[in-house]
Amino acid sequence: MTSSSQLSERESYYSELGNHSLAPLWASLARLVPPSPQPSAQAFAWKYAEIRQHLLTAGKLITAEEAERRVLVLENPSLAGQSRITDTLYAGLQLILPGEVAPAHRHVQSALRFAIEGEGAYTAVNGERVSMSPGDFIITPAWTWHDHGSESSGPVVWLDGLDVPFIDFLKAGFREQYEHASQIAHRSEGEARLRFGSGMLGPSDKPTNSSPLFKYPYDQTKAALALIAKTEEIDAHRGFEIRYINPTTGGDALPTISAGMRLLPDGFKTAPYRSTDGSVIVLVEGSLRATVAGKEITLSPKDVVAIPAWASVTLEASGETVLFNFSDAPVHQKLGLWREERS
Ligand code: 1HN
Repeated sequence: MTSSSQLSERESYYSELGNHSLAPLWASLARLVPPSPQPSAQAFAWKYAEIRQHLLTAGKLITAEEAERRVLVLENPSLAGQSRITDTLYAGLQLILPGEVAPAHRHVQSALRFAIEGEGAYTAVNGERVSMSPGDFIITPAWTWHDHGSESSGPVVWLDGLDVPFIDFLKAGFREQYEHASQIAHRSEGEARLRFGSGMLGPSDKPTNSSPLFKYPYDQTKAALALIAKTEEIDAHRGFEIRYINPTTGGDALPTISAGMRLLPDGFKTAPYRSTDGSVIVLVEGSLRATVAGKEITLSPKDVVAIPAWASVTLEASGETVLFNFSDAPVHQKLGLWREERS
């Protein structure tokens, strides 16, 4: 037993240590080295039907040009003010209105876009413009020029996912503004697909950190999933699943974020699953009842869910259900940290 006089002696010793920029490890060791992951983020769902009106209000208050990016950040309630959806990922919903331009810039943070609502907007990446339709997956690799614009007659919304918290942790952030609002298109739409989506590379093509194929259209993703669902056995913990890959390496499309699409047949209930990567789900089609870290969540299409690291997940589908998900798994895998548990 430690006497109260010993305890108070220690306390005054610790505060004296603080005056010398010293700290006793034994007071923080258990927190620094936990027996299992202790994310700060909580399981949380954003209902699109509720967010949409706030996005449209933003559309009345500020232009895309003035905002640079008119985005409502999906901020995990346990990480208020930190622009994070999980401990390590950023996510937000971006709105662009007819005729607007979100000006061109580049940064070292890697970004993904998942198109949610509306047709007729485009994003341009390194001189190639591609159109965005709901369900399309588009990446903006680190340090690539990118701008967005809309020739639509209505609002267009997509979800942005970025590795912002990682770059912030590393204090490695750089950005640059392009000299014009929009990039001059020096490639025609579909060039990247023709060049890198055919399963062929040229003799001087080297493996790249991020996928040079930067748009993955939903109709192809959906057709591939449907075929897999017909021909392969379902994974009891995950459902049918495919990932967006970098065709030059076979690895994930981005070096820090993996993303993919899953299909759960009507009535399918997944067995409990957890992994060390924190992740985000966007429901695309169907309806889901999810249990995440013991919290029950009901999801309709376009709703977004934050899944903290090591949180146990079960999903139950009503109707054939398609869900998009992305996570920081590549970072865990590259560092040899990634674990999963199937129970
Ligand atoms: C960014 O560049 C975009 O280009 C969206 O659309 C969201 C969040 C943080 C940092 C950069 C975009 C972003 C962002």
